[in-house]
Amino acid sequence: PVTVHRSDYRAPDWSIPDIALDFALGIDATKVGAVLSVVRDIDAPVPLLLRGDGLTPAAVRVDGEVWNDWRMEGSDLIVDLGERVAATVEIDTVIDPASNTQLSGLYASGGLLCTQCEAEGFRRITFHPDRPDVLSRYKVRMQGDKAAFPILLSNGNCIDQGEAGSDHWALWEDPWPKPSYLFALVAGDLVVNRDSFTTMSGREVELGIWVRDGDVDRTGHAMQALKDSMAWDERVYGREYDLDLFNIVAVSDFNMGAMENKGLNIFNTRYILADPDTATDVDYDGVEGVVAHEYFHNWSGNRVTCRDWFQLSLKEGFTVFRDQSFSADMGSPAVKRIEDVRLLRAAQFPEDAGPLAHPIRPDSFQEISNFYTATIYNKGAEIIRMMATMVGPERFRKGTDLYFDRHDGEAATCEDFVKAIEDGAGIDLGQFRRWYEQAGTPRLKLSLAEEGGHWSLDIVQTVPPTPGQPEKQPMMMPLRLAAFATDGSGDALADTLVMVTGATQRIALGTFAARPALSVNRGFSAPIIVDFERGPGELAWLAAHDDDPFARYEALQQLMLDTLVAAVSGKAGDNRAVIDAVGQTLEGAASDPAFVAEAVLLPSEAFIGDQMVTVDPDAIRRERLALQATIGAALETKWRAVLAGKAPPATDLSRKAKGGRRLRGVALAYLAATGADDASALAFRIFSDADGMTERQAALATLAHGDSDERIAALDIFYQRYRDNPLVLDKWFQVQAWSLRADTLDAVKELAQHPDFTLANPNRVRSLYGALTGNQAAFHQADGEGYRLIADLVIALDPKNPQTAAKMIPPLGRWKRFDDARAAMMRAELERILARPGLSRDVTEQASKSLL
Ligand code: BAL
Ligand code: ZN
Repeated sequence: PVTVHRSDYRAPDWSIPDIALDFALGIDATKVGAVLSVVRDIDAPVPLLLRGDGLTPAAVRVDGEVWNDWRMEGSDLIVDLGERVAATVEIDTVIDPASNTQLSGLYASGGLLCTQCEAEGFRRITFHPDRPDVLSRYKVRMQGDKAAFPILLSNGNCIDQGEAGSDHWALWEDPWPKPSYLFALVAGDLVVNRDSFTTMSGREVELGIWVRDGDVDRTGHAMQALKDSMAWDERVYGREYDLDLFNIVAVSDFNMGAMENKGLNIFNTRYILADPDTATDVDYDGVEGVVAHEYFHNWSGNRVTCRDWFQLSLKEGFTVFRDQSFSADMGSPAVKRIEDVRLLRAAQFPEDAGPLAHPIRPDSFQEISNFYTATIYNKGAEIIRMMATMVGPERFRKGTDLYFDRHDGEAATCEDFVKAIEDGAGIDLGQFRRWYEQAGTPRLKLSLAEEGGHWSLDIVQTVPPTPGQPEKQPMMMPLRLAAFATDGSGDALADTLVMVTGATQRIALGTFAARPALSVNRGFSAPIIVDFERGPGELAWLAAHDDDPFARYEALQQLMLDTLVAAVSGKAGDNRAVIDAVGQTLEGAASDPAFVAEAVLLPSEAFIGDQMVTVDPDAIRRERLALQATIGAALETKWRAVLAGKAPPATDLSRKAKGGRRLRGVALAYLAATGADDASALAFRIFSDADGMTERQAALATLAHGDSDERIAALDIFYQRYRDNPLVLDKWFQVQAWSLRADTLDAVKELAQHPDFTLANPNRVRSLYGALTGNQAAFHQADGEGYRLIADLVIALDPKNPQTAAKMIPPLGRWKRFDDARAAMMRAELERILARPGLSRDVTEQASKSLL
């Protein structure tokens, strides 16, 4: 495969101010007529390069004449336009949406026709430069059978429509120039939930959420989230919606979570449909967050788009930061921060520490689909968050205002964003730019020093080597800290923001009679790893007393982590400090159950593994379960007390109700871990009595770990009840693949043969195999069967859906973190994948880089 380099960027030779597309719709054959008005932007004659993927031109015309001066170069079309400086180029193609199993371009999903063009799917619809810096105004006409496609949607506004025998047609126009990746079309049998929003300047916007008949009752939460997002973006960023219509369509077969096409977002049903019977609180939050994310892209992504795909984090990092801030405002900022950091540590830190590590602005790629990563998205968001932290909200807003003003209607770069913040907020981000260049998670090694009662903090910063980047420079980062006198003599150093810039640095903390308790990286002000030796007493004190909730959470997590890592290394000690700290934290359950639920949760097996030189999945599983059982037993009355009350009604989505349910789920898991005689019966009762999916799924997941008759009964009841609801059936697959049972791998193999399992639906693939790779001990089963299973999946899925297949590879690439026997088996599976002929570019890149 060809490697594309960021440094090779050249502005396009031709621009395309206007595009007219004409679709004659059919599931098996859709005819596409494209009319491109092209204008040469350089002085010398140069042919027009139009990208294609799987297309054959049926006809090419230039300025109305049949044209023969064209040739195919690979899958691309080169049209020689001679001396022309402008021309109208018409190209006819025919595509087959039904056979498009890649779900990129125009494809069929259960009788519906829909598109996914980011990043390079438009070239599967028609020949086009298909690069984000070519912006055009689109006019789209589509015609199709009225019965098969009663609804016809595209970007912008519908400006005309009519009938033609058994067909009908619609003409859509999008007044805003946009790159091809934001083009969208949907045709099919859909029903709508309609609403409206009045913008801050008083314009009425019609809102529509389009779903299959029968699903419309499950769109209320998404609609509310959309209206809340529109209002929030006005209030917080001064950004108003810019069309008279905003449509969302939900489809079942979708590679991503959702897509921000201008005026016509297309969503995975998973992030639209929610009602208390079928969606958990986590699902509800997911809907709210993704609806917001896609809406916010209207400015951060659409009005200001990316110059090239190396700049992907320009829109994704910023937009994730915006959706995180929105969700924090809508719920609990502390809990949202905990969730975001947990995700960063689970998904991004391992990426940054492995063979696929890349900076948030990569220097090269083979297949851009492989770069829709936690680094681009979530680390990208952390980089934006650090800028906001360093300058504060008002100056940050000045910076973002300047960014939107300067670059509205343009295809911009990450550097444009940094410069706008620099100029608008008045800060020197010279050194900070290294975050865009250097991969790897910085580590701060901290130690306290004392001289005559004056205490200071010594910092040693390292940024680990990553592929292609053996040497690193120190980063600039905002570090929020505070220092407490644990004897209660007061706050010697209140919340302070210090800038870390050097490889070594000393920070004065103040005068303390004894070693102070240091609260550091409060609110996770920098996306780094902190190495700081603190005893259990200090951590327990911080877990109880720190005035920053995130830091309280961190202290308790660190205490648990230290205990678990010691146990896994055969140095099990006294668990008293952990038990007491969990018990003490539970005292706050009534006032903030959501926070308490997060805080008392044991660190994941994967995160425990991340602390070790060589991950021992079996010992981690054993010791984590043992500690869970110990805490469960020691605090049994407290867990039972949490469970004794009535669950909040499932229809109550208040922060407190959601927190209450979350804590009940955690309490049930602790209780079940003790092996208490009545635990399965209790879980089954909760499962049966549940008035909503949060309680039902939590009870089912707990039962799924065990070996009771209730487990078999609950799984069967759940299946029978929801077998016709794909999103809920995904949960049924998922809880079984997440099970802590020793035979989970066999269960996964069996489930892969289940009549409801299919490789055609990415959600279903993720619900089974994605869940398996998240189940550390099962995936890393000592005989290598988990690795074989994933490699078999990749090999089977790649010819159908390379994007989704490639996403399954990174877990195999973590081989350096495991013992020699496991590492050899993981490598062997990567090599087996690579030996397959005809492998996609997506899988080739991921598998070959994973071996390095
Ligand atoms: N742009 C791809 C989907 C998303 O990040 O919104
Ligand atoms: Zn996005």
